[in-house]
Amino acid sequence: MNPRSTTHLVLIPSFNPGRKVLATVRAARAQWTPVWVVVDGSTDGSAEWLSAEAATDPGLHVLVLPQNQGKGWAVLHGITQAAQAGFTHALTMDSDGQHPETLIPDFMAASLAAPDAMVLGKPVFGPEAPWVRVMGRKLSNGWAHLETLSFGIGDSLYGFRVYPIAPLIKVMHGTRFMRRFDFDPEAVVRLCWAGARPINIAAPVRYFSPQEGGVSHFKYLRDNLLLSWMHTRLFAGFVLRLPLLLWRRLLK
Ligand SMILES: Nc1nc2c(ncn2[C@@H]2O[C@H](COP(=O)(O)OP(=O)(O)O)[C@@H](O)[C@H]2O)c(=O)[nH]1
Ligand SMILES: [Mg+2]
Repeated sequence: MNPRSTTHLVLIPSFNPGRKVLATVRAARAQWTPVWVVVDGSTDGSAEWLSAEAATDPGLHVLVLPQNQGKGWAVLHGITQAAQAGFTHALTMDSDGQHPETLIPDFMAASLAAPDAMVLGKPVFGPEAPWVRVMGRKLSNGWAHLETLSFGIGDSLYGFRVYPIAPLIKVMHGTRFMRRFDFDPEAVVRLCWAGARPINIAAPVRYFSPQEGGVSHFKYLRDNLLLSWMHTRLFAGFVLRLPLLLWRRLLK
């Protein structure tokens, strides 16, 4: 079994992932200790399955929120408790098997070598990836590059990343947004503004068909509107910070 880290944990926000969740958590546990899951008001039985698993696995910790509040809320809940327990960094990943668990040690090693940085997954898509999601990403990445004056973000949306916990909590306390699917892109842009350097590592993303147990809670209209509103306010934040960002570019 892998040694228990006292600084870096794997944090999995989870909402109704269905039957993929146990395999995902076990695969993460095979790579890292500890793994924490935040069950965010799920109604698919996953709180019970995971709590039973945690009863026999001391490396797994399950936090259960009674009501669904969104991915960003769940991450904030998890990192707040992790900080209280002395952790400094969290690798976030999805609960539905889409992310490459075998890369957890590489991402953690990159973070241990550069604790001030954030380590970002750069998605490598298979042929099964939906075209609209790949295109939507390009758009979001274009905005993120502009909002940070090309500070080096490889991908704005991929949720497989290692965050330094203290700066992320600070950034999240500074805004009432980034609590749902706007969490990943807003976190990366705001952390860049706060001076955290991105390190990008290529990592494959898997898309499963419904027959394979694939589920997505991304709703095209609702969440694209959420992301458009997010980039509108980030653009306003960018304009305000333009002198600072230009100054940084000159010094680079
Ligand atoms: N905590 C929490 N996690 C969520 C919520 N919605 C989605 N997630 C998690 O965020 C990850 C990505 O969500 P998913 O629905 O798979 O979206 P997609 O992969 O972008 O299609 C998965 O691990 C979900 O379980 C939510 O409301 N709360
Ligand atoms: Mg998913």
